[in-house]
Amino acid sequence: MVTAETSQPVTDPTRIGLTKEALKQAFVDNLFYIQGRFRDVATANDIYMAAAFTVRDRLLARWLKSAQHFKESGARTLCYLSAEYLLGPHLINNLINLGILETAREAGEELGLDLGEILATEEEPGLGNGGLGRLAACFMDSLATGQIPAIGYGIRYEFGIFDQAIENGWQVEKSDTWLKNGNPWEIPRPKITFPVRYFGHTEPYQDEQGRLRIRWIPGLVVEGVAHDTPILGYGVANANLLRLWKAQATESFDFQAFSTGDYYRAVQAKIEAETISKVLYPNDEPAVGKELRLKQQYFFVSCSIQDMVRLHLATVGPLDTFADKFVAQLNDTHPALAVAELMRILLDEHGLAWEPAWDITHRTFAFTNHTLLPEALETWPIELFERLLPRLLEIIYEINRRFLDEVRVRYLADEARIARLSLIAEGETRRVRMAHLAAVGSFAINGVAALHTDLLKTTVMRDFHELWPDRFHNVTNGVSPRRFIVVSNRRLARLLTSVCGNEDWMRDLTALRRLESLAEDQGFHEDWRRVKLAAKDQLARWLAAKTGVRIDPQTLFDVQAKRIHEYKRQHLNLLHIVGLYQRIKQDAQFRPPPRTFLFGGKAAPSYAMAKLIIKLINAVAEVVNGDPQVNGHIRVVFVPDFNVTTGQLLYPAADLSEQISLAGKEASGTGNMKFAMNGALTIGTLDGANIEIRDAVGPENFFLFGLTEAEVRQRQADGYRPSDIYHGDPELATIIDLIDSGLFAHGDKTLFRPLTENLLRHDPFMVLADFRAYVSCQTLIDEVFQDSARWTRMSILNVARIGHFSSDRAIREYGERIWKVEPVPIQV
Ligand code: F58
Repeated sequence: MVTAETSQPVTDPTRIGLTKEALKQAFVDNLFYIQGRFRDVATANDIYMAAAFTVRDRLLARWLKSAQHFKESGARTLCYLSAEYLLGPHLINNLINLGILETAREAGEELGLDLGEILATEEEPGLGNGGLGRLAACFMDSLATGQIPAIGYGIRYEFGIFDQAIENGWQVEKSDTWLKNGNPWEIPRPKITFPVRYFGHTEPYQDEQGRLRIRWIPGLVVEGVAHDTPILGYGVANANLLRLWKAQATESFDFQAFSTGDYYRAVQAKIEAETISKVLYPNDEPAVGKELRLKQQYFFVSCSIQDMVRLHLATVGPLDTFADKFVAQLNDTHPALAVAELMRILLDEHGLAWEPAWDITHRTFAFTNHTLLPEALETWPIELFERLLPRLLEIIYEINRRFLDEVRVRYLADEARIARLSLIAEGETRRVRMAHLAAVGSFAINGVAALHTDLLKTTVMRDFHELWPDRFHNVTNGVSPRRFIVVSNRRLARLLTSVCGNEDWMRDLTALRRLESLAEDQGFHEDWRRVKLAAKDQLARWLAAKTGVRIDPQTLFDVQAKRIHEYKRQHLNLLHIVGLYQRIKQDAQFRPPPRTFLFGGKAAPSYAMAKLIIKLINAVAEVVNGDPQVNGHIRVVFVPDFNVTTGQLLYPAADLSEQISLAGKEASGTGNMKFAMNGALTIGTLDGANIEIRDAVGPENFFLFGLTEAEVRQRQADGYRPSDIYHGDPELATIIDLIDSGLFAHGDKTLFRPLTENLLRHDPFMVLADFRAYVSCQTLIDEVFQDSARWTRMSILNVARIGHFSSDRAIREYGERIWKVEPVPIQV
């Protein structure tokens, strides 16, 4: 019989104990009772699963307690709405957050198991494209660590970001089958499902009280099923919920079709429904007008808002207090439909009048913008919107009508301004502007670095800033020191702990300031260099095993790892490499310190220029690495399949971090922070968070080059002509001519023409304008690198002063300035 006591498994040591013996017993039990295996026939995956379940049990007790306590405390809950979460492997992170990494290693040893091998078995959940998705994952980590009650809502993509293979130098996309061996971290909740409507039409009716209401008669209803993953904080018992929605058909079969013998049509509905959460769109800028993408956005937003309303009704009650209990952050415009969806639920399902519904909605949402690139601002054709989400469009029209009335009065019918502010862009095809929907529906709007926020206010959101200056905030991004130091760089973590005397720096990264006093200490320099060299050695060994490419850990590791995009300017880096290659061959006196150039990053599958850049990197690598004359001087490597796991190897191994986007284009960047946290020095432009990183670490510890954002604008206004630069710089001309000569293409002179021609004719990201400054800065780097005491000192100071760029600080700022949420500590 189940009694109140026996229903409390949270006291069973095999399930919750953190001792070595408890872990061993739990592992053995799980291998047998969950995986159904004897040890001698267990596969690597069985062993990983048993280990993961062992750790998950320990999370569950904390998670359920957190949920219960949050409910009782009545605290405000933050809901993070994000179409992407780029989580990285769970097991290692959870071991660290539970404080049992070493105990688990010993337990494994006693069972004859190597923890490293177990960890390497995990397939990382790659449910994001790049910075935006990874930011969401860092924020989930910091929310739990900061003890803020939070739910992360998103989509449980069956296929995450593609795996990248390199074949003949080209990127080839392979589907990411992360779920094929099962996912031990998630708990499916078949009873937590919500219907999501699409298509059909709306009709008015009178309710029992005689009020006019609207009914949406859908053409398709799909169901979202919750899949929950606990997210544990570091060193605390708080565990938050990451709830991802999987799409399924409301009925497995269309029985009518089935009974008439049309088996295929019967199954079709099921397939169509499941397609919605099938695959992550692999673009790092929005693809225009894809129906499935809009379906995905509405799918997860509708499930999430329905869930929030359900939770509120079940725990608190009246909807007028909804915004006191929930605050929802829109991670870019992908979840912006939430504004219209909450209105729909309040109006159509709960019978509220417009004004109180709008008051609740508007107090609920806050919006983060992550891009300034005008072509990246999301809009949807009205025609598609009307067909797919007829009721939402009506609501958006009404929001717009009321909003524009306000604008009209405020600016005395300034028609041009009204057109600019409208949620609907007029033109050949009318479109819904998602950023405007998010801005109008939110009480706060923020950018992700100081420069980015300033530019938001003066460019893409200028009219909104003039209208509501107080709604704008800056919250500079941050990254998780657990993921990007403790997990990624064990040796550095140990050294930092020994300097600080304890592990407190792991949750207060500003504690690393203590390192400053050791910046001149020769003995400490040696320790510091040993840590860096070991990380370089580890990367070298991994790379050799994985790709057969050999690199020398004694050389300067110069790393550019991020999505491949013209604005990030991987090709500027390449121009420098080709220049070096050419000089080393032609000038026997020219012998800069040996360097290994490492690139990592995926290109959107439909982005031809980015794919050509990957091809060029590999083509240059092939020629340079195969040329005995330059061997020992420079080497070029494209590290395939850059993701969180490979990032964890690259960040610790880098001496130099390339952050070389054109000023004004990179909203913040977060790789810049991950590298600097691991003691790499940055070569960078005055773009995104680089500016603040440079201020923090000291300009003398940062290699700055390039045009400022104001200079970029000026040059473009003056009529930028890249060919003038080509003609005025013989070294640059030689480099571009070499690329055009077929040297890197087995004689094919046309292969890289689209790239070189684009540089000479348009050069939208001003690669040529910044080339000379970049090369001079690289020459300075060669000089400084040879002074190893100076370099080491700079590296130490970068780490000592990087504390501000922890996601814990970013979350604290959101919590205090925007969300108004308080920590709710949980006792184990
Ligand atoms: C990135 N955006 C910014 N978008 O480019 C970067 O500067 C910033 O540091 C980071 O966000 C976090 O704020 C980004 O990663 C995407 O990947 C989207 C994926 C979905 C389609 C639109 C772009």
